[in-house]
Amino acid sequence: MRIDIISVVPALMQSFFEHSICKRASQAGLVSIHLHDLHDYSSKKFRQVDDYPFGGGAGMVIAVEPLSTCLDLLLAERTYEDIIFLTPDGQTFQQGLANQLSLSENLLFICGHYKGIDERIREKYVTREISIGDYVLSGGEIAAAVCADAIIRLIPGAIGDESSALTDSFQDGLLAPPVYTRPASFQGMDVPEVLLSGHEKKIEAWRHEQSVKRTQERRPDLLQ
Ligand code: 6GU
Repeated sequence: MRIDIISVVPALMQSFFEHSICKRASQAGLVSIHLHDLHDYSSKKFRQVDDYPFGGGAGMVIAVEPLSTCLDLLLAERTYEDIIFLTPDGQTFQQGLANQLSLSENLLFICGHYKGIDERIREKYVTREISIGDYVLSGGEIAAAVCADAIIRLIPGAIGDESSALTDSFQDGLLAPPVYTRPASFQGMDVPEVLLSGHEKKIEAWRHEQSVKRTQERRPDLLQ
């Protein structure tokens, strides 16, 4: 998978992608991430990328010109399954969408900033708009990193234990069950006996039961 990310502050994401599972996946050749600084596509004297909003009002708007230049260059090289604009008025990002996007060959993220981007870019290029939740961030960079992480870890081989991504919270519509490691007893608190039994069927049943219980208690909305 190839992921291109257009941003006015690519440095915000640089070290993130050089660490974590993203680094692992890159080294394994499963994904390549390409950060593009929008300023590099400006034809203005001081590499300016934003301008005052027509009609007035507070804040700046990312202009059409540098974005369309950057997008046209990328689109001349390859096609993208999706051109995704990160924006608080987008569709809320969920595991199901991460699963779907993890099957992509090429994804392109556009990070918003300031008051947003010129609406005509959204009309002409953007195929999907994503928000990561109902709160406002200063820019789309952290949201792009969140989405990329959730997507990349689903690529087979990206995480050590192949089965591990499948047992994540949300993957089966339920929250994950509690987990324990040694010691079996800590200050009088004992690990549930079934986990020490070696009885695979019973362990699986216990974990499922705990998942359902936890989901009922914490996120009953997921069971609707
Ligand atoms: Cl994608 N961008 C910004 N700026 N704020 C957000 C968001 C995205 N998702 C939630 N809040």
